[in-house]
Amino acid sequence: MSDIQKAALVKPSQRQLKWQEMEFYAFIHFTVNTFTDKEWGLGNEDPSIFDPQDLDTEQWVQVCKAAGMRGLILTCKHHDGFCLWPSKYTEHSVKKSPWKQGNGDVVKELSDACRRHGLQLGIYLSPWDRHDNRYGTDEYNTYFKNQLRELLTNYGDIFSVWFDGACGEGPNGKRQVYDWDGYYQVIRKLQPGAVISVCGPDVRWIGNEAGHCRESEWSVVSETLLDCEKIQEKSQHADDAEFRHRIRTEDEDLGSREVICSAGNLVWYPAEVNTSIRPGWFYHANEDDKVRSVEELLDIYYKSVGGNATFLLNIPPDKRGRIHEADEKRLRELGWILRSTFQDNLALGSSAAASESMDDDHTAANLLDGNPDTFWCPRPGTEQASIEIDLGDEKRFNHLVLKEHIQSGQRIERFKIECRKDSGAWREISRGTIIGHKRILRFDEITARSIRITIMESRWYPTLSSFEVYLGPID
Ligand code: FUL
Repeated sequence: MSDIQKAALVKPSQRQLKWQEMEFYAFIHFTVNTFTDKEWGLGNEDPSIFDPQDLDTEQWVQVCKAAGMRGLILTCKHHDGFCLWPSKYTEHSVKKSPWKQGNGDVVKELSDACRRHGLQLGIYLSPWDRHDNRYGTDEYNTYFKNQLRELLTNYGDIFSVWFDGACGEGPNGKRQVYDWDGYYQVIRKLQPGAVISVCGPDVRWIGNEAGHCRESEWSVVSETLLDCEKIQEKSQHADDAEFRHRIRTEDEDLGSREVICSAGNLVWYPAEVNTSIRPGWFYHANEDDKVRSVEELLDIYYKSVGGNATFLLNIPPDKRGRIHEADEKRLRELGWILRSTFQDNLALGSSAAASESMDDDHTAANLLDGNPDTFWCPRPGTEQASIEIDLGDEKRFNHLVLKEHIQSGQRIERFKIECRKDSGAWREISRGTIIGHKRILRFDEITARSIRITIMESRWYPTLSSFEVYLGPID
């Protein structure tokens, strides 16, 4: 078997497939920092400062849902060590705060609100802890695993456990040797459906916090990228505003033929883009006028969700415990645009013909049946192919959505799209590299009856499970 065939056969796990369907979800950064106006707490904050007067997780969830998100990941404990749930294993938590007279539980409130609205819940638990005195000893690993057990047992299904790469000194000046394997075992046992993100084997950090996605975001990459030490080295940048906006391009190519052929073992390690709607991860009143514009958010959405990655957008609640009006407005507008764009697939019920199909179960009609499990493919070994879609009539559109059948692997390397009116000449309107879970193409509105996709390069043989056509709102 050739190296390329091997790469074409690397497949996602069930939990990675389920996670990929989440596409767009929120990060909620909330802790004592919200009240001290800091990005990284020192660990010596008095729990009495945590007192959100109007904490409303119902509002968080409603805003996220209106934006088109499918879940939320909460910072249950950030680097300052303060816990948003009443952990049995520490006193440094909501138990000691005036909020709800010490009887509150933010994780519980959020998990209940998520269930009510059909959204998924994820947890961020910072391994780095600047408060706990056990940090730097074996006991800390036991403490951390106990906290994981609490969070993974008492709050229903969890879709993601998000471990960031920060590993600094604890309150006693010591550093911790993290028991990653032990943490993973607890997660796999208690929540086998949850992905472990960033410092974990299931979801790859895109490599920057600015919202930048590679043009070719391959899910099949070298196994060496799973190394937590290296992830830590790259992501550990204190309270650094410059870092949050830096786009690092040194690793622009992680998945091309050239790179993977000399990369040894390959794994399915799909990418997630994480960035904040504001300059900081936590809420700061002086950033109320720095909320990203809808155009910027849409741009990141199209490049991430529409570029074979997922989009984890941070929305920090304010001191009241609410998503600020400015952020809410943007998110509602964004959701409206996404819903209006993708409500009516103009290709449903059209006809499609391929240059070649493997057999009767894999014809081009499978692209148009709305079923993600059926797919088209040519015979094994055919790397180039084309498919023509006949919309029946001339139609106006400005978006295309293409999906590979990633259950079979990721294979398409280069393609182009052409259109024509009735029987006129073909005109190229777009071209691209990878497709993967989803590629969204945006272009100026055109009118055409037929659309042709030509796959110019692929690994072993390509698959496609969906071809959708949309007319989004015109500005
Ligand atoms: C980083 C942390 O240091 C930041 O505060 C933030 O939580 C970000 C998502 O991850 O590693």
